[in-house]
Amino acid sequence: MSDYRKESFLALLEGKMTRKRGKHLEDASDKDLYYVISSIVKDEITPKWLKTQEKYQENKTKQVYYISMEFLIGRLLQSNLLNCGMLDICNEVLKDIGRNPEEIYKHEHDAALGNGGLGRLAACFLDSIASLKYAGQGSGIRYRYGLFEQRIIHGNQIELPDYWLKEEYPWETRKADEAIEVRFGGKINMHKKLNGDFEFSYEDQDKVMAVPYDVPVIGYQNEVVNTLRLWSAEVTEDESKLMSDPSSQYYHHLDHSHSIEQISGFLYPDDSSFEGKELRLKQQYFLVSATIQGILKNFKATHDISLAHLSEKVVIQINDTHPSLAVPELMRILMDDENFSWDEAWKVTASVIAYTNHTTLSEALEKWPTSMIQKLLPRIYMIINEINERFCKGIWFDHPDLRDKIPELAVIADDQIHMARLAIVGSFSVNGVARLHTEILKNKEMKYFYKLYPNRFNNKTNGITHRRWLLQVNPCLSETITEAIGPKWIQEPNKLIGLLRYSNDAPFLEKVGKVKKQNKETLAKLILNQTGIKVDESSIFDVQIKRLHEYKRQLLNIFHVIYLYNELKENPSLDITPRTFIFAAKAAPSYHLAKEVIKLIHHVAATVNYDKQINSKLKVIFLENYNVSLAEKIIPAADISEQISTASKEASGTGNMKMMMNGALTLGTLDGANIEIKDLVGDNNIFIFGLTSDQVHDYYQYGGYVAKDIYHTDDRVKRILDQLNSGEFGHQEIEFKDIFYNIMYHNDPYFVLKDFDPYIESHELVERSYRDKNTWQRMSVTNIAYSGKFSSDRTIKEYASEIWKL
Ligand code: GLG
Repeated sequence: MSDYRKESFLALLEGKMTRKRGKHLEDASDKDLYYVISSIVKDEITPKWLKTQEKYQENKTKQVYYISMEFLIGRLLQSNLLNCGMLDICNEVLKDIGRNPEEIYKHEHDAALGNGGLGRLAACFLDSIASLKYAGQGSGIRYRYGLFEQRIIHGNQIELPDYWLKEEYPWETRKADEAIEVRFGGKINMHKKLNGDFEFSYEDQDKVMAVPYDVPVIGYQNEVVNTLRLWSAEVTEDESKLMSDPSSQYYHHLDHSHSIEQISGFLYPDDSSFEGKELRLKQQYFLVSATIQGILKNFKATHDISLAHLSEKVVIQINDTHPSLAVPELMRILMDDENFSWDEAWKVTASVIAYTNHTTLSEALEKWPTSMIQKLLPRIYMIINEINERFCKGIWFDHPDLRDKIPELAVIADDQIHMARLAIVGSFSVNGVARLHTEILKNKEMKYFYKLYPNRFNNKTNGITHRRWLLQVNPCLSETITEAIGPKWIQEPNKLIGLLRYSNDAPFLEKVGKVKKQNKETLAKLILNQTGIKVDESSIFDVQIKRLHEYKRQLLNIFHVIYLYNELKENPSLDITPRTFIFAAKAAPSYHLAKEVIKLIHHVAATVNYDKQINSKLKVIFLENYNVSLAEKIIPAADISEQISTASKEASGTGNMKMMMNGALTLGTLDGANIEIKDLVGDNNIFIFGLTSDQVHDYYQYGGYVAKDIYHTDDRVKRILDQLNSGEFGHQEIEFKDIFYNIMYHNDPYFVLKDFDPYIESHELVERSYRDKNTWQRMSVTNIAYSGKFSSDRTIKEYASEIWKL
């Protein structure tokens, strides 16, 4: 590092510290430093931000708008420093003045505006779009409360509000002058025009201001700064005037303004499940209407061509069906405000919107009661109705072979609006997020739509930004990689494949092993701090971190732990490699069974961790409040990445990619992107077990699986289930009857018992492989080498060339 750059950074730091915080550097707290460094970064990038946007305007660049109800961005200071090329300098200067960078970065509150994979994917995509110099903007909601903070008390999950905006958020800029009015409810008037067409006007609507807060999205050392625009709901100016008028009914307005602000009040905490709450519908329309109006306004200001050419300059990607009201909203504006005919408006709409599906779980599919949409969004309802009528008529006349499938295809059926169907009908592209997932969409879940629109369906296997998930979170591994193959992999992650040449190079393997050991030591310290439990750093770190859901089968994992524990109790001198099982997971607040599993993990941990007889060999750790920042600590230290969903249920998974990239070996089912990982690394570098997606499908379809049979024939299984039922874990006070019943009397809907035996066998193979350090390191390096494919840069290039045509 040049001394000059360091000196000037230090000077900046000193100057800003006195001006902004009124302190000398030596008196500054970690928090002071956090704010001051953030402001240095913002100063550095602001001119680039303006320039990037001006360039898009001048060059009339085509833009992609990524609309998502979730952006799980986590902390930004470190990754922003990295992307603008200041991270090393900043770290060195801080160390020079005797400060610990980690302690400073910790002062940023995680922006948890998302639940899990879907929201984190959106954040990775923005990073890649900017780093690859594409013109793109994220559009989401500025929730005042992010995903709840999780506390565990006696094994029970307690949810606390996540008021992340308590203190100033340094990355956002409020753009009050770009606020947009969004309208709900009211009365619709129809007038017949001279030419016979109808004209619509609205009366008595409730008005809400959508005020944008812009967050910069910094490309990796490339001068590009894009925008993530987060909308906040506020009362309109008229309304606030009324409130300050002494003759008005102040309390009435106060109440009203509260209900408006509620729209961007909090993030719904459900991952992969749908709850038809009116407030959620309001949030969706609020986001969509503000975004689309903003897009059209910007289009008109930039281009001198008619809106009929919108698709030449704009493409809108909707992240799952949550923003699919974009279809009728764009129709509404084009027809009612811009005087387009239905056909003209439809042509534009269906060539601008593209839809990504993230799940086939039926409980996740959004279906809004027609009455709710009719009341809240009367004009939108009329448009959806007409979309549906025209669509059904089209099938009737043009696809007689599919006439009897109309009830399965109709956008409105059983008094419900099927949002996935609306999204498919109103878009030009429908993509799944991993190969298997897309095949399931095409051949099973959406097969009749696929028949109707074979060219609309395509696959875009997910990815993760290697800048955050390798370069930033695992600097020592990154350095080791660069020492071996040079730094080009940072720009072109596919170059990681060069590591294959080193997969038999003993000194290199040793170095990689050493880095993993250090990362495990660091995590062990965190575990000790958070839980008071000391784990064996040389044990296998076996990690399952993700939302808690039955289909993800944390239950199968803890059953394996119980099995090992039982074995050790029977034979304490059993020669097994010590293991540390690490869990972190939030459950949706109303998801009872998921919370029971969290409780079970804690009670098993309480038994196993303090049992002197087996003490040194097993540890079970549950780290509370899983979020992006915690993931960043755990992932570099993982040996085993547990990806054990019931086959066909996990659309892709992205934690699997993050851990692979950090040298963990996957223990998983043939589900989601695991399959693509396996295809790359080969059977010898991954541990695959269990039912295939087709087998699972056939059992659901034709029956033939009886969970009780396994209970009665497999002693290991019987013992575990009886232990749950008898209160053995939980001091006889707590029994896990609901879990027991779900398996025994609801026939184990996620095949935990069915996959138990192959899972145990797979774990035995893991254990044998781990004993041979050399083989293990070779496998690990092979995984890192092939992980380049899972950089979101690859994914975004595919979206850009095949869907967005940027
Ligand atoms: C979904 C799916 C995941 C997927 C993610 C991103 O369940 O399998 O990896 O989207 O596409 N709810 C999710 O997180």
